Amino acid sequence: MASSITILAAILVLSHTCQAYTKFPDGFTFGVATAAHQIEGAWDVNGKSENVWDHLTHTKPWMVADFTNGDIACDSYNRYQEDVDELDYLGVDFYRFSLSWSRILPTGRIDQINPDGIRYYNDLLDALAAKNIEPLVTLFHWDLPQSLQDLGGWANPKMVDYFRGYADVCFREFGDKIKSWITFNEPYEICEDAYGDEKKAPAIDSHGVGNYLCSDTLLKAHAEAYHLYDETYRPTQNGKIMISINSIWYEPKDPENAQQVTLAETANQFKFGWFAHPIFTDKGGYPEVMVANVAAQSEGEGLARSRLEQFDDYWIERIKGTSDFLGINHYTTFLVTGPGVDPTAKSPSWLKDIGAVTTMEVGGDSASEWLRVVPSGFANLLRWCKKSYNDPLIYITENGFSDRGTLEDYGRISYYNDYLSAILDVINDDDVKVLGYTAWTLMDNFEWRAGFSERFGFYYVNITDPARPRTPKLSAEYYKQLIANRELPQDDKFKAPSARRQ
Ligand code: GBE
Repeated sequence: MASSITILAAILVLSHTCQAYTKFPDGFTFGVATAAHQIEGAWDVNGKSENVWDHLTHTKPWMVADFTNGDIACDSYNRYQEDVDELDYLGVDFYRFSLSWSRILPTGRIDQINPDGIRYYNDLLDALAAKNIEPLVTLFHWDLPQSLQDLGGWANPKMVDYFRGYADVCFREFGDKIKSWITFNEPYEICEDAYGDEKKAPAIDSHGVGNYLCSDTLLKAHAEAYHLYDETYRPTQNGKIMISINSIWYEPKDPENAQQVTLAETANQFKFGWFAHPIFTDKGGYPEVMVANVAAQSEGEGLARSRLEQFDDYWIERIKGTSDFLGINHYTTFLVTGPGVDPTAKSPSWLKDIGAVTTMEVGGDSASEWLRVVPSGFANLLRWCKKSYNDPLIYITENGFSDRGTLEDYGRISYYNDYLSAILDVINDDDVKVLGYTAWTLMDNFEWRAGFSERFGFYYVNITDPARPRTPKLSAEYYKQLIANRELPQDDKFKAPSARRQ
């Protein structure tokens, strides 16, 4: 009896400490990501104009937790060679970075191209090529030229043309060196956090209205950029183009509770499906439950029509299928506890339209209130994407963990280890087609409204020193070893002292 209990206990311990899979498939690629406004600095140098984040942080500095801004950031405009050396040290296959629209087109429109902006990105691309690092380039990572914001930003339907024009310049100028493009980083965050709330610049907070105007414009702009690339540039440049959608993955708090299960699905359709359904399903358009809920809420508010305008047949067809891969940014999982209006919801709002109450009380914590450590949620999200979107080819375009800035960052290593292990599980057990992985981020950088108070980097950046010195954290050694061996490192030195084998 005693011995069978011992064996049982041993099995339980093993199943919790051993990963089922450790080796990545042949051809799986690894990279790291950054974004222009978070690292470049040089905000008004050599022809660059003001973007919405420059504007917000200069006019309302208190909106950033530590009163920092992107004026200098990591100074990558001047120190991009250091960035490339760090990438080379890590041994990454690719580097995901974004282009600054207002550095390339100071008016936002194509009537004036800034030669210095073109030069800067060509220099960076050449430095990457010299080290054999593939670029994966995001056209828009949140830093809209302020001049276009003054015209309404993403709530202005004319933005479809402005974005197409900007994309055209980028494909033409850089397309010989770039084989992988991302149109938008995290459309949900652009539309909901910046137009339906004030969590991001331009902080319009037109809750329940501006967020849906934004998605209408953004999805059309994405589709136009895709078709432009597909028809005009792909024949000679032979690249790929996709969109990166962020998911907070929602799960029922009690998996046995049918109502919670249904509501979690609704929340996932509102969050991920809002942008994925129009592009990645055969049916196209917004998710049915989203259309129905916003219509019902609008009616209850006494409105004559829904706040969420549906696409007509032309646009449904034009938007469908416009992404060569499904780009997923993923950090965390929340739980759905029941029906109703979330206590934090404004009225009207996206959150109220969902009709579910959620909680972040799940998993381990990080330095970011919104970021809970739930690797099993990542596996469930990936399985759900396979099922919901016709078994797409997937790139993880962001995933990462924040702390306050320590060099012995065991929390980050354990996060990466467990989230990468979740990817291996779904590749091997469920045949989910994940082709590559991007860690967020190369170095500590301007974390939007959190400033430098939440740090996600493999390199520590000292922002009180004008030279912005960067120091590799232990996680940099972990990622370097992982990439070199294409296998999850098992060394004790990567485990917190308390978790090491005796
Ligand atoms: C990504 O967004 C971004 O693409 C990247 O630029 C960023 O640095 C990285 O994550 C790390 O955050 O007021 O507490 O609710 C929450 C991930 C803001 C999704 C943060 C917005 C996570 C969505 C602020 N969240 N973000 S609040």
